[in-house]
Amino acid sequence: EVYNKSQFELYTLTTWLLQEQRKGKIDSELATVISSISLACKQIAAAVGRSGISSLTGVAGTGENVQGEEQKKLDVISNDIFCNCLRMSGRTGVIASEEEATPVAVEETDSGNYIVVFDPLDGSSNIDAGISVGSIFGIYEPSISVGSIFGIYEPSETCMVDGDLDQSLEACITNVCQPGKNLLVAGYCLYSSCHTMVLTIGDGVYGFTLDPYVGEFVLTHNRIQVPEVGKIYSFNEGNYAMWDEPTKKYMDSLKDPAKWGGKPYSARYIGSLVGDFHRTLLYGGIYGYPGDAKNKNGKLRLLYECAPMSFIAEQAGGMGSTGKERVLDIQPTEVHQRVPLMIGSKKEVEYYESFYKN
Ligand code: AHM
Ligand code: MG
Repeated sequence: EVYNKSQFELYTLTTWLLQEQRKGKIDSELATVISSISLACKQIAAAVGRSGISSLTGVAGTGENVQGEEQKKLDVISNDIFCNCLRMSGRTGVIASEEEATPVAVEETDSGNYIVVFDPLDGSSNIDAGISVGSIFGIYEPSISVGSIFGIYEPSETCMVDGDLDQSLEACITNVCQPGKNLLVAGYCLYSSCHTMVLTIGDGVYGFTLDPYVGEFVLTHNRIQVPEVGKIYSFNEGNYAMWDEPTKKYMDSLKDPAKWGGKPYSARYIGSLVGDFHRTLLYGGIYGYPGDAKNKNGKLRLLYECAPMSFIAEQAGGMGSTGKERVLDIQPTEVHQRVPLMIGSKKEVEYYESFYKN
């Protein structure tokens, strides 16, 4: 044989979506939204990869976003890319982004009206050093009828219900503020030494790696399962002095296994949730961003960071918890609400929770 035929059989994200559609797991509208997100991720991967060369590093000069954080050029670009791809899918009704103050309605949708929440470029403080970053997203079905949404997409504009701005904004917020357990789809794309899209449609977790030569995401991780235990913990220990007693005791115990009768751990912390979570998913262990004296609910946002990641963790047999409750059960009251996040291997997250129970 001159070559192995199977070498040229690519099982792409598109093939996978079509197959899931044939199985009745998703409809074509939802598949279209996921495809448009994958296109956004490819564009962001390209922008991130060339950022140093095409002077896309550094701050945008737009001032602070609604989180009070300075926007990087790539934050703004990634948000525009995401918004454009979703708008062009014609299947998205309302979007909520880390980079937008309020949810935004998308110009007349053909059908579908899905709600998409996303953080277009998470961990962007790492970007100028060429360290891993990622995009995180979640898709919901609209919870209430928004009537005629006809807000023309403009990043600062809100959606319109019968020309009434207040009513429209309220409809957008109600649609977006859903508990994570309502998520239909969650995923992220890690931009790193290779670019990996990890996805769940509520039936297991799949990973697709971008083949740069053919420009397609190819199925590389079939039904990912997070190991039940792991020996890596991933916390920003610079915040130790501000943590509460249960969290401090927990951390002390990880570091002094002999005293507590446990096993030795390794510390790994990139400061990029997508990278830290992806490693946790594949190798096992725990990623944690607890609340502290300065930020009662930690740093991470419920809607477009903690809920999608927790959905993925659970679908892979792991857990996502605040330490006291399941993340997917929390009913958001605000779009940019923060919650503590402990996520990863089931036994490791339960171990953290045990310090609150005792
Ligand atoms: P961002 O959305 O502004 O990028 O912030 C989220 C990031 C996460 O990726 C990461 O896990 C966390 O912030 C790191 O925070 P810290 O620098 O406080 O450790
Ligand atoms: Mg973020």
